[in-house]
Amino acid sequence: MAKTATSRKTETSAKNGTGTKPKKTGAKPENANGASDFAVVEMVHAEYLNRRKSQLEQIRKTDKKLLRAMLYQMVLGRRFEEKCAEVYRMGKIGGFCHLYIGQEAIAVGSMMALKPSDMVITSYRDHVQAMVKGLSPESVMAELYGKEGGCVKGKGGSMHMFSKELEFYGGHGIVGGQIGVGTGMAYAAKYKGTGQVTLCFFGEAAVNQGIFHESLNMAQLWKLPCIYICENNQYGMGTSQERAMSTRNIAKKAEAFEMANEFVDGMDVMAVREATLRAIERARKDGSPTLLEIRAYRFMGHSMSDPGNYRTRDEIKKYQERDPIVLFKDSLKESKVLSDRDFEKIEQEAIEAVDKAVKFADESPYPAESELWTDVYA
Ligand SMILES: Cc1ncc(C[n+]2csc(CCOP(=O)(O)OP(=O)(O)O)c2C)c(N)n1
Ligand SMILES: [Mg+2]
Repeated sequence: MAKTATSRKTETSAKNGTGTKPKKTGAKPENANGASDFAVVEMVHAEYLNRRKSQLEQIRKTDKKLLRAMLYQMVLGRRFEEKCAEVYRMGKIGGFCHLYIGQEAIAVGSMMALKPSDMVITSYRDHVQAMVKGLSPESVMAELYGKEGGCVKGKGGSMHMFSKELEFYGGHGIVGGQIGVGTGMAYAAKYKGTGQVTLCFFGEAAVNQGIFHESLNMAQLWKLPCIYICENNQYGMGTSQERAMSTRNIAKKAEAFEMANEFVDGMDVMAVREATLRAIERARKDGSPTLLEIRAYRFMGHSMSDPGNYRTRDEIKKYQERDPIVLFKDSLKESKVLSDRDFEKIEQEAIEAVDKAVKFADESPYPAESELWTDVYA
Protein backbone atom coordinates (compact mmCIF):
# COMPACT_ATOMS: atom_id res chain seq x y z
CA MET A 1 0.00 0.00 0.00
CA ALA A 2 1.46 3.31 -1.04
CA LYS A 3 1.95 5.62 1.91
CA THR A 4 1.05 8.63 -0.12
CA ALA A 5 -2.02 10.31 1.10
CA THR A 6 -1.63 10.64 4.84
CA SER A 7 0.36 13.33 6.43
CA ARG A 8 3.06 12.55 8.96
CA LYS A 9 2.89 9.47 11.07
CA THR A 10 4.47 7.92 14.06
CA GLU A 11 3.99 4.24 13.77
CA THR A 12 5.14 1.56 16.14
CA SER A 13 6.23 -1.83 14.97
CA ALA A 14 3.39 -4.23 14.27
CA LYS A 15 5.21 -6.60 16.59
CA ASN A 16 4.73 -4.30 19.52
CA GLY A 17 3.75 -5.39 22.93
CA THR A 18 7.15 -7.01 23.21
CA GLY A 19 9.01 -3.98 24.47
CA THR A 20 9.88 -2.59 21.02
CA LYS A 21 10.36 1.18 21.20
CA PRO A 22 7.91 3.19 19.09
CA LYS A 23 9.48 4.52 15.92
CA LYS A 24 9.22 8.28 15.70
CA THR A 25 9.17 9.89 12.32
CA GLY A 26 9.93 13.49 12.97
CA ALA A 27 8.25 16.50 14.43
CA LYS A 28 4.65 17.36 13.68
CA PRO A 29 4.29 21.06 13.04
CA GLU A 30 0.58 20.58 12.40
CA ASN A 31 0.23 19.41 15.97
CA ALA A 32 2.48 22.02 17.51
CA ASN A 33 1.28 23.36 20.82
CA GLY A 34 0.92 27.09 20.81
CA ALA A 35 0.34 27.44 17.06
CA SER A 36 -2.77 29.43 16.21
CA ASP A 37 -5.71 27.59 14.64
CA PHE A 38 -5.20 29.47 11.40
CA ALA A 39 -1.52 28.54 11.31
CA VAL A 40 -2.44 24.89 11.92
CA VAL A 41 -5.03 24.74 9.14
CA GLU A 42 -2.57 26.37 6.75
CA MET A 43 0.13 23.83 7.66
CA VAL A 44 -2.24 20.92 7.15
CA HIS A 45 -3.32 22.34 3.79
CA ALA A 46 0.29 22.85 2.69
CA GLU A 47 0.95 19.18 3.46
CA TYR A 48 -2.17 18.27 1.48
CA LEU A 49 -0.89 20.16 -1.55
CA ASN A 50 2.49 18.43 -1.18
CA ARG A 51 0.99 14.98 -1.40
CA ARG A 52 -1.65 15.89 -3.97
CA LYS A 53 0.22 14.43 -6.95
CA SER A 54 0.56 11.02 -5.32
CA GLN A 55 -3.04 11.26 -4.14
CA LEU A 56 -4.23 11.74 -7.72
CA GLU A 57 -2.20 8.68 -8.75
CA GLN A 58 -3.82 6.73 -5.92
CA ILE A 59 -7.25 7.83 -7.15
CA ARG A 60 -6.47 6.62 -10.67
CA LYS A 61 -5.50 3.21 -9.25
CA THR A 62 -8.71 2.89 -7.19
CA ASP A 63 -11.85 1.24 -8.53
CA LYS A 64 -14.03 3.91 -10.14
CA LYS A 65 -17.24 2.43 -8.77
CA LEU A 66 -15.87 2.62 -5.25
CA LEU A 67 -14.78 6.24 -5.69
CA ARG A 68 -18.23 7.14 -6.97
CA ALA A 69 -19.83 5.32 -4.03
CA MET A 70 -17.54 7.18 -1.61
CA LEU A 71 -18.52 10.55 -3.04
CA TYR A 72 -22.18 9.55 -3.05
CA GLN A 73 -22.06 8.62 0.66
CA MET A 74 -20.40 11.93 1.51
CA VAL A 75 -22.95 13.93 -0.46
CA LEU A 76 -25.83 11.86 0.92
CA GLY A 77 -24.57 12.48 4.48
CA ARG A 78 -24.35 16.23 3.84
CA ARG A 79 -27.79 16.58 2.21
CA PHE A 80 -29.35 14.28 4.81
CA GLU A 81 -28.05 16.36 7.69
CA GLU A 82 -28.96 19.68 6.09
CA LYS A 83 -32.47 18.29 5.92
CA CYS A 84 -32.23 17.16 9.56
CA ALA A 85 -31.48 20.76 10.57
CA GLU A 86 -34.44 21.97 8.50
CA VAL A 87 -36.99 19.52 9.89
CA TYR A 88 -35.59 19.93 13.42
CA ARG A 89 -36.37 23.64 13.23
CA MET A 90 -39.90 22.71 12.08
CA GLY A 91 -40.28 20.66 15.28
CA LYS A 92 -40.40 17.28 13.53
CA ILE A 93 -37.32 16.04 15.42
CA GLY A 94 -37.10 16.54 19.17
CA GLY A 95 -34.35 16.19 21.75
CA PHE A 96 -30.64 16.14 21.05
CA CYS A 97 -29.42 16.23 17.47
CA HIS A 98 -25.69 16.38 16.72
CA LEU A 99 -24.77 16.97 13.09
CA TYR A 100 -21.68 15.61 11.33
CA ILE A 101 -21.40 18.27 8.60
CA GLY A 102 -17.70 18.81 7.81
CA GLN A 103 -16.59 15.42 9.13
CA GLU A 104 -18.00 13.18 6.35
CA ALA A 105 -14.58 12.15 5.02
CA ILE A 106 -13.82 10.40 8.30
CA ALA A 107 -16.78 8.00 8.27
CA VAL A 108 -16.62 7.39 4.53
CA GLY A 109 -12.85 7.03 4.19
CA SER A 110 -12.54 4.64 7.12
CA MET A 111 -15.73 2.61 7.01
CA MET A 112 -15.69 1.97 3.27
CA ALA A 113 -12.33 0.26 3.75
CA LEU A 114 -13.99 -2.39 5.96
CA LYS A 115 -15.70 -5.67 5.12
CA PRO A 116 -19.46 -5.72 5.80
CA SER A 117 -18.85 -8.25 8.61
CA ASP A 118 -16.57 -5.83 10.50
CA MET A 119 -18.00 -3.97 13.49
CA VAL A 120 -18.48 -0.26 14.14
CA ILE A 121 -19.31 1.65 17.30
CA THR A 122 -19.47 5.41 17.73
CA SER A 123 -20.73 8.37 19.75
CA TYR A 124 -24.02 10.26 19.53
CA ARG A 125 -22.85 12.01 16.31
CA ASP A 126 -23.93 8.90 14.45
CA HIS A 127 -26.37 9.51 11.55
CA VAL A 128 -23.79 9.43 8.76
CA GLN A 129 -21.87 6.46 10.18
CA ALA A 130 -25.15 4.54 10.39
CA MET A 131 -25.92 5.15 6.72
CA VAL A 132 -22.38 4.31 5.59
CA LYS A 133 -22.74 0.98 7.44
CA GLY A 134 -25.83 0.28 5.37
CA LEU A 135 -28.80 1.52 7.40
CA SER A 136 -31.28 3.07 4.99
CA PRO A 137 -31.80 6.85 5.08
CA GLU A 138 -35.49 6.05 5.73
CA SER A 139 -34.74 4.04 8.88
CA VAL A 140 -32.35 6.73 10.17
CA MET A 141 -34.73 9.63 9.46
CA ALA A 142 -37.70 7.79 11.01
CA GLU A 143 -35.55 7.08 14.07
CA LEU A 144 -34.78 10.78 14.33
CA TYR A 145 -38.54 11.44 14.23
CA GLY A 146 -39.10 8.86 17.00
CA LYS A 147 -41.30 6.84 14.63
CA GLU A 148 -41.99 3.11 14.40
CA GLY A 149 -40.15 2.79 11.07
CA GLY A 150 -36.89 3.85 12.71
CA CYS A 151 -33.95 1.45 12.98
CA VAL A 152 -34.75 0.90 16.67
CA LYS A 153 -38.48 1.48 16.34
CA GLY A 154 -38.27 5.13 17.34
CA LYS A 155 -37.06 4.39 20.84
CA GLY A 156 -33.48 5.58 20.46
CA GLY A 157 -33.65 8.82 18.54
CA SER A 158 -30.72 10.73 17.11
CA MET A 159 -28.03 9.43 19.47
CA HIS A 160 -28.84 5.73 19.33
CA MET A 161 -28.82 4.39 15.78
CA PHE A 162 -28.22 0.64 15.93
CA SER A 163 -28.31 -2.47 13.76
CA LYS A 164 -27.09 -5.82 14.99
CA GLU A 165 -27.59 -7.31 11.51
CA LEU A 166 -25.34 -4.67 9.94
CA GLU A 167 -22.77 -4.87 12.78
CA PHE A 168 -23.45 -1.27 13.81
CA TYR A 169 -23.42 -1.09 17.59
CA GLY A 170 -24.53 2.50 18.26
CA GLY A 171 -24.83 5.53 18.87
CA HIS A 172 -23.66 6.21 22.52
CA GLY A 173 -24.45 9.26 24.61
CA ILE A 174 -21.89 8.86 27.38
CA VAL A 175 -18.71 10.53 26.18
CA GLY A 176 -16.05 7.84 25.88
CA GLY A 177 -18.41 5.04 26.97
CA GLN A 178 -18.15 3.35 23.58
CA ILE A 179 -14.35 3.08 23.88
CA GLY A 180 -14.74 0.41 26.55
CA VAL A 181 -17.59 -1.34 24.73
CA GLY A 182 -15.67 -1.26 21.43
CA THR A 183 -12.63 -2.76 23.12
CA GLY A 184 -14.89 -5.51 24.46
CA MET A 185 -16.28 -6.14 20.98
CA ALA A 186 -12.74 -6.54 19.64
CA TYR A 187 -11.96 -8.88 22.54
CA ALA A 188 -15.04 -10.98 21.73
CA ALA A 189 -14.05 -11.18 18.04
CA LYS A 190 -10.57 -12.34 18.97
CA TYR A 191 -11.86 -14.83 21.56
CA LYS A 192 -14.36 -16.32 19.12
CA GLY A 193 -11.93 -16.16 16.19
CA THR A 194 -14.43 -14.42 13.91
CA GLY A 195 -11.77 -12.41 12.08
CA GLN A 196 -13.78 -9.22 12.51
CA VAL A 197 -12.13 -5.85 12.97
CA THR A 198 -13.77 -3.20 15.18
CA LEU A 199 -13.76 0.49 14.29
CA CYS A 200 -14.31 2.52 17.42
CA PHE A 201 -14.99 6.24 16.88
CA PHE A 202 -14.88 8.93 19.57
CA GLY A 203 -14.28 12.66 19.86
CA GLU A 204 -11.10 14.30 21.10
CA ALA A 205 -12.78 15.34 24.38
CA ALA A 206 -13.19 11.65 25.25
CA VAL A 207 -9.42 11.19 25.22
CA ASN A 208 -9.02 12.95 28.57
CA GLN A 209 -11.00 10.22 30.28
CA GLY A 210 -9.60 7.17 32.02
CA ILE A 211 -11.50 4.75 29.81
CA PHE A 212 -9.43 5.77 26.76
CA HIS A 213 -6.15 4.97 28.51
CA GLU A 214 -7.36 1.76 30.15
CA SER A 215 -8.82 0.49 26.87
CA LEU A 216 -5.74 1.23 24.77
CA ASN A 217 -3.53 -0.42 27.35
CA MET A 218 -5.60 -3.61 27.27
CA ALA A 219 -5.96 -3.58 23.48
CA GLN A 220 -2.20 -3.39 22.96
CA LEU A 221 -1.41 -5.89 25.71
CA TRP A 222 -3.88 -8.46 24.41
CA LYS A 223 -3.55 -7.55 20.72
CA LEU A 224 -7.17 -6.77 20.11
CA PRO A 225 -8.18 -6.07 16.48
CA CYS A 226 -9.53 -2.61 17.27
CA ILE A 227 -8.96 0.58 15.31
CA TYR A 228 -9.48 3.56 17.57
CA ILE A 229 -10.50 6.58 15.55
CA CYS A 230 -10.30 9.87 17.38
CA GLU A 231 -12.40 12.31 15.38
CA ASN A 232 -10.63 15.46 16.38
CA ASN A 233 -13.03 18.25 15.43
CA GLN A 234 -11.18 20.46 17.91
CA TYR A 235 -14.11 21.18 20.21
CA GLY A 236 -15.88 19.34 23.01
CA MET A 237 -19.16 21.25 23.10
CA GLY A 238 -17.96 24.88 23.49
CA THR A 239 -14.50 24.05 24.84
CA SER A 240 -11.58 24.05 22.42
CA GLN A 241 -9.03 21.26 22.62
CA GLU A 242 -6.42 23.90 23.35
CA ARG A 243 -8.22 24.87 26.56
CA ALA A 244 -8.81 21.31 27.72
CA MET A 245 -5.79 19.21 26.75
CA SER A 246 -2.15 19.71 27.65
CA THR A 247 -1.04 18.59 24.19
CA ARG A 248 -2.57 18.91 20.75
CA ASN A 249 -0.97 15.68 19.64
CA ILE A 250 -3.45 12.89 20.30
CA ALA A 251 -1.91 10.29 17.98
CA LYS A 252 1.25 10.43 20.07
CA LYS A 253 -0.62 9.32 23.17
CA ALA A 254 -0.66 5.80 21.69
CA GLU A 255 3.10 5.67 22.10
CA ALA A 256 2.59 5.38 25.85
CA PHE A 257 1.16 1.94 25.05
CA GLU A 258 3.59 1.21 22.18
CA MET A 259 0.59 1.17 19.90
CA ALA A 260 0.75 1.98 16.17
CA ASN A 261 -0.63 5.42 15.46
CA GLU A 262 -1.05 8.00 12.74
CA PHE A 263 -2.15 11.59 12.44
CA VAL A 264 -4.48 11.97 9.44
CA ASP A 265 -5.93 14.96 7.60
CA GLY A 266 -9.65 14.38 8.06
CA MET A 267 -10.61 16.64 5.17
CA ASP A 268 -8.90 14.25 2.75
CA VAL A 269 -11.04 11.14 2.30
CA MET A 270 -8.30 9.26 0.45
CA ALA A 271 -5.84 9.91 3.28
CA VAL A 272 -8.38 8.53 5.74
CA ARG A 273 -8.93 5.48 3.55
CA GLU A 274 -5.25 4.69 3.19
CA ALA A 275 -4.47 5.10 6.89
CA THR A 276 -7.42 2.85 7.73
CA LEU A 277 -6.29 0.22 5.22
CA ARG A 278 -2.89 0.12 6.91
CA ALA A 279 -4.56 -0.24 10.30
CA ILE A 280 -6.85 -3.01 9.00
CA GLU A 281 -3.86 -4.88 7.63
CA ARG A 282 -2.20 -4.81 11.07
CA ALA A 283 -5.43 -5.87 12.77
CA ARG A 284 -6.07 -8.80 10.42
CA LYS A 285 -2.46 -9.97 10.53
CA ASP A 286 -2.02 -10.45 14.25
CA GLY A 287 -4.75 -8.48 15.93
CA SER A 288 -2.62 -5.38 16.48
CA PRO A 289 -4.66 -2.29 17.36
CA THR A 290 -4.05 1.23 16.00
CA LEU A 291 -4.93 4.75 17.12
CA LEU A 292 -5.77 7.14 14.30
CA GLU A 293 -6.13 10.80 15.15
CA ILE A 294 -8.18 12.16 12.27
CA ARG A 295 -8.45 15.89 12.40
CA ALA A 296 -11.42 17.68 10.87
CA TYR A 297 -13.80 20.43 11.96
CA ARG A 298 -17.52 20.53 12.56
CA PHE A 299 -19.11 23.24 10.48
CA MET A 300 -22.29 23.30 12.59
CA GLY A 301 -22.74 23.72 16.33
CA HIS A 302 -22.16 20.95 18.84
CA SER A 303 -25.86 20.17 18.65
CA MET A 304 -28.92 21.94 17.28
CA SER A 305 -29.20 23.97 20.51
CA ASP A 306 -25.66 25.38 20.39
CA PRO A 307 -25.60 29.21 20.17
CA GLY A 308 -21.99 28.91 18.93
CA ASN A 309 -20.54 31.99 20.64
CA TYR A 310 -17.20 30.35 21.46
CA ARG A 311 -15.72 30.65 17.96
CA THR A 312 -15.65 33.23 15.19
CA ARG A 313 -17.25 33.15 11.76
CA ASP A 314 -13.78 33.66 10.30
CA GLU A 315 -12.57 30.48 11.95
CA ILE A 316 -15.47 28.45 10.55
CA LYS A 317 -14.92 29.98 7.10
CA LYS A 318 -11.24 29.08 7.21
CA TYR A 319 -12.08 25.42 7.66
CA GLN A 320 -14.93 25.50 5.17
CA GLU A 321 -12.37 26.44 2.54
CA ARG A 322 -11.13 22.86 3.01
CA ASP A 323 -14.58 21.30 2.69
CA PRO A 324 -13.91 17.54 2.34
CA ILE A 325 -16.56 17.12 -0.36
CA VAL A 326 -15.14 19.94 -2.48
CA LEU A 327 -11.57 18.67 -2.07
CA PHE A 328 -12.60 15.16 -3.14
CA LYS A 329 -14.66 16.40 -6.08
CA ASP A 330 -11.73 18.51 -7.29
CA SER A 331 -9.40 15.52 -7.12
CA LEU A 332 -11.87 13.23 -8.91
CA LYS A 333 -12.33 15.82 -11.63
CA GLU A 334 -8.63 16.49 -12.02
CA SER A 335 -7.83 12.80 -12.28
CA LYS A 336 -10.64 12.53 -14.86
CA VAL A 337 -12.47 9.85 -12.90
CA LEU A 338 -15.77 11.74 -12.70
CA SER A 339 -17.20 14.58 -14.76
CA ASP A 340 -19.48 17.51 -13.88
CA ARG A 341 -22.35 15.46 -15.27
CA ASP A 342 -21.50 12.61 -12.85
CA PHE A 343 -21.47 15.08 -9.93
CA GLU A 344 -24.89 16.40 -10.91
CA LYS A 345 -26.27 12.85 -11.01
CA ILE A 346 -24.81 12.07 -7.60
CA GLU A 347 -26.33 15.25 -6.12
CA GLN A 348 -29.68 14.40 -7.66
CA GLU A 349 -29.63 10.82 -6.34
CA ALA A 350 -28.75 12.06 -2.85
CA ILE A 351 -31.52 14.67 -2.85
CA GLU A 352 -34.05 12.06 -4.00
CA ALA A 353 -32.90 9.61 -1.29
CA VAL A 354 -33.31 12.31 1.38
CA ASP A 355 -36.76 13.32 0.11
CA LYS A 356 -37.80 9.67 0.18
CA ALA A 357 -36.49 9.37 3.74
CA VAL A 358 -38.46 12.41 4.90
CA LYS A 359 -41.66 11.13 3.25
CA PHE A 360 -41.17 7.75 4.92
CA ALA A 361 -40.58 9.35 8.33
CA ASP A 362 -43.56 11.69 7.93
CA GLU A 363 -45.84 8.77 7.09
CA SER A 364 -44.48 6.29 9.64
CA PRO A 365 -46.70 5.97 12.74
CA TYR A 366 -45.49 6.60 16.29
CA PRO A 367 -44.75 3.39 18.23
CA ALA A 368 -47.83 1.69 19.68
CA GLU A 369 -48.40 1.96 23.41
CA SER A 370 -47.88 -1.81 23.65
CA GLU A 371 -44.24 -1.21 22.64
CA LEU A 372 -43.59 0.73 25.83
CA TRP A 373 -42.18 -2.27 27.71
CA THR A 374 -40.58 -4.21 24.85
CA ASP A 375 -36.80 -4.15 24.32
CA VAL A 376 -36.36 -2.48 27.69
CA TYR A 377 -33.51 -3.74 29.83
CA ALA A 378 -32.69 -2.50 33.29
C1 LIG B 1 -19.27 11.20 30.57
C2 LIG B 1 -19.91 12.42 29.98
N1 LIG B 1 -19.52 13.64 30.37
C3 LIG B 1 -20.07 14.75 29.82
C4 LIG B 1 -21.06 14.63 28.87
C5 LIG B 1 -21.65 15.89 28.22
N2 LIG B 1 -21.13 16.03 26.86
C6 LIG B 1 -21.87 15.62 25.80
S1 LIG B 1 -21.04 15.82 24.39
C7 LIG B 1 -19.69 16.45 25.14
C8 LIG B 1 -18.48 16.88 24.34
C9 LIG B 1 -17.75 15.74 23.72
O1 LIG B 1 -16.86 16.22 22.76
P1 LIG B 1 -16.03 15.26 21.82
O2 LIG B 1 -15.72 14.01 22.55
O3 LIG B 1 -14.90 16.03 21.28
O4 LIG B 1 -17.04 14.86 20.66
P2 LIG B 1 -17.78 15.80 19.61
O5 LIG B 1 -19.07 16.23 20.22
O6 LIG B 1 -16.89 16.94 19.30
O7 LIG B 1 -18.04 14.94 18.42
C10 LIG B 1 -19.90 16.50 26.52
C11 LIG B 1 -18.90 17.00 27.48
C12 LIG B 1 -21.46 13.32 28.48
N3 LIG B 1 -22.39 13.13 27.55
N4 LIG B 1 -20.85 12.24 29.03
MG1 LIG C 1 -14.80 17.15 19.53
